[in-house]
Amino acid sequence: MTFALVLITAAVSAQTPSKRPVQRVHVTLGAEDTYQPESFRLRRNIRAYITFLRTSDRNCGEEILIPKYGIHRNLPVNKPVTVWFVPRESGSFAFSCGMDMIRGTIIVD
Ligand SMILES: [Cu+2]
Repeated sequence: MTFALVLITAAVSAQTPSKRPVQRVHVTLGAEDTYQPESFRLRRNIRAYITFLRTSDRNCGEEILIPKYGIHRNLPVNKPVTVWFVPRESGSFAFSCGMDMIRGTIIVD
């Protein structure tokens, strides 16, 4: 009985975040070694989902880093990778490839 109650509680709380507003951004990395868009704006305190799509292996973007939020993921070609975080502070910070050669900027209002 206790086990069943725990499962129900988990299901309810898992649904709660989907009712909150979220913001979504798609960033593409093609053969030309630039993120498109290279910079974008987010609103503070709203969960942000950022989907990266690397469409070519003719760049050095095998990894995507957003150091401020501790994000470090591999970016296989043609497989969208979505990361999320809640931007808590206004200002700007970087995202980049694993070698910090391809760079972009996130601006939080
Ligand atoms: Cu690189």
